[in-house]
Amino acid sequence: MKQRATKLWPATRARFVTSAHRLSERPRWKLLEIAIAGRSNAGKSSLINALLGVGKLAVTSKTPGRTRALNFFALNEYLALVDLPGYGYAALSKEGAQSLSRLLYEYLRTEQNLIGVLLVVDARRDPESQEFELAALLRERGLSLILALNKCDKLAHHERAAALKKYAALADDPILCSALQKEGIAELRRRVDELVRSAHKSA
Ligand SMILES: Nc1nc2c(ncn2[C@@H]2O[C@H](COP(=O)(O)OP(=O)(O)OP(=O)(O)O)[C@@H](O)[C@H]2O)c(=O)[nH]1
Ligand SMILES: [Mg+2]
Repeated sequence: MKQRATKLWPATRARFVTSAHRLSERPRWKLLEIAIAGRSNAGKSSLINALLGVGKLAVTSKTPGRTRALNFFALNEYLALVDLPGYGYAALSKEGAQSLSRLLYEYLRTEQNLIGVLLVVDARRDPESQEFELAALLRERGLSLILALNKCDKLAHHERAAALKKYAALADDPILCSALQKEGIAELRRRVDELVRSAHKSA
């Protein structure tokens, strides 16, 4: 695929395409996909809206477990962001939680258009086993990982370095960000651009 000079951000042409409740419902297209993964309530949908910078295409909620399907947003004719359901939402029934994670992992394991994952964590929490599992899965597939330490507006100034340090074991160069206050969004956009450029080169 040819490199396009089109500027991605703000994603003025972004549109919601579809929700897939099962893998067979995912769009069949040629678009490169970057998925947004992370624990329930970490701020994945909020961060998608901040990245796109054009209103509120992704549905957010105070109640964890809001996003229950794979939600596909096309930015233009070559890139899509995929809002994933959160893992670790304890209030779901066991069967519900299992089927969510099955959908999630099946998608992450098999999607051929996927070029990388933006993993969103709450910067106040410690990294968890699911996050290391996700990082291992991506390494196995040779896919990139961008790590966003979200809700950094909730950190005291002296807690920021500690947050960066404790997440260094999970991924290189984690980014402190706040979907709420729009901090770190420019850096996240730059990292997404970089990922898309390197995918074009290897295509
Ligand atoms: N303080 C603060 N709150 C945030 C930030 N980002 C998101 N939130 C809040 O966190 C809550 C969850 O946000 P969502 O974007 O819906 O989280 P999600 O990860 O998509 O959640 P699920 O779809 O349930 O997995 C909402 O009340 C948001 O307003 C942030 O940077 N700072
Ligand atoms: Mg969500």
